[in-house]
Amino acid sequence: MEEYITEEKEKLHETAPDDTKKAVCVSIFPQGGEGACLMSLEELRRLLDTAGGTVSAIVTQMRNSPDSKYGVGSGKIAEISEICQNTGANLVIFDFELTPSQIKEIENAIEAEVSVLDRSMLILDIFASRAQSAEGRLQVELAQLKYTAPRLMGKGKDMSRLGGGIGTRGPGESKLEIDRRRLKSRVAQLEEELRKVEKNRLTMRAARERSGIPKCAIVGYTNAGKSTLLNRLTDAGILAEDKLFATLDPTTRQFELPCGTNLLLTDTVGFINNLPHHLIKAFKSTLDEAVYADVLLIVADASDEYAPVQLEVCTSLLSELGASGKPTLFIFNKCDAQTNGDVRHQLKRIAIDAGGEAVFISALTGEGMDSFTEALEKLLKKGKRTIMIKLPQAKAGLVSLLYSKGENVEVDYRSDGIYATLTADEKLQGQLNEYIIKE
Ligand SMILES: Nc1nc2c(ncn2[C@@H]2O[C@H](COP(=O)(O)OP(=O)(O)OP(=O)(O)O)[C@@H](O)[C@H]2O)c(=O)[nH]1
Ligand SMILES: [Mg+2]
Repeated sequence: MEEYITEEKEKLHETAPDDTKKAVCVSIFPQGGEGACLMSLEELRRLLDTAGGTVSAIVTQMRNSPDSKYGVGSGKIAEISEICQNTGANLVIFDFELTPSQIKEIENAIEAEVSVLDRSMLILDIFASRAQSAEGRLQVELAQLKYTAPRLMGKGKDMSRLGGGIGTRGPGESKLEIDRRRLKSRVAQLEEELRKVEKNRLTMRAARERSGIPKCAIVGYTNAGKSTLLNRLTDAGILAEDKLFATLDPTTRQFELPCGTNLLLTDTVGFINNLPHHLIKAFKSTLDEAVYADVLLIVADASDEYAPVQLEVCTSLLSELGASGKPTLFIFNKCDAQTNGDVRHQLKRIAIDAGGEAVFISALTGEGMDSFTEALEKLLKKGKRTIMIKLPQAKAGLVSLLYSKGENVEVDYRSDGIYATLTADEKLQGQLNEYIIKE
């Protein structure tokens, strides 16, 4: 991939132990907002762990908005500088977005050899090491060139020393190299390539659409157990591990319910709190799997004390993406692990408020899978009715729609029109509304 991404792998775990990335994590919170700030910092710790680093210290400051120069006040920066010197930390990660000039100012103000990055750069770094498909790699590289690259350039350091560290890795753990002169043309080239790959995805989606098999998207917060669920239901063999963003690329598998109905299940990238808008936009075509699904399976980790907040993040992101309002099954997972009664109650409340069904399961042990398939069968049948229609000869073209979208289709060509009986879901009933003669 030309000069920007060297194909030569630079695996972090192969570097010497004293090269471990030790980070000072920094955040700010408004009055009364300390709890949410600490929860987000705990998540930042897990993101860092996933990227292969550890936390040396946490620094917070109460303020309503970031300081324009340093993100935090100058006194705090001096404190951070001292902590870096005392602990030997070589990374400073801010839990909110920084501008390129803020990063430069902070690095200059810290009297130690440190790299400064923000939450989005860290997330993109993880995405870069996870992206497998051509589309995923293109999306990540493009987002990194647009977001991370200007922030690395601001450092004014020798670029050759940047490769391989957290925040500077490109797709497939290769090196993200930045050359200001060629940045624009590389962005244009990637955008063009991405357009082609996206077209391919649209073609595949159209084929799935024509197959008439209901499409279910497995969505939810990162680490909720989405991939484990798909692996349990099918032999998908997807990597499932206790890391954030283990899955980046969607995987689709066919699954047969006990009643004989076939489904297409798609495992998707996880959601996370404070996912910046530009990142959502960058991964829009992947996230669209949820938008085009007939049914949503929203998975939550019921053993996590923050599960209700995480679930709210998912439902609001889904509605932002335009994927809300679909038949939804809430799957509260990890019930083999200890769960808190209050958390379970809050989760049920959210499901009820959203008008969805809810089941408690363990994708790991298989507990509750019968109630899951039963609830899914019920959800798919919901709104389906058997109807009789009469199409005028001029509308003979609609017959293929009946076969692709309807069930138990019987067509009778008569001289006064085309008569058909079929079982149709709500969408198909709407499309055929004017031709219905009997329900
Ligand atoms: N105890 C328990 N652990 C589970 C269960 N389901 C999944 N896990 C564990 O939770 C971790 C995350 O599981 P994944 O299936 O990778 O989660 P995911 O939602 O696909 O995560 P991302 O792809 O990172 O968004 C793994 O370590 C799983 O073994 C469960 O029912 N019980
Ligand atoms: Mg996964």
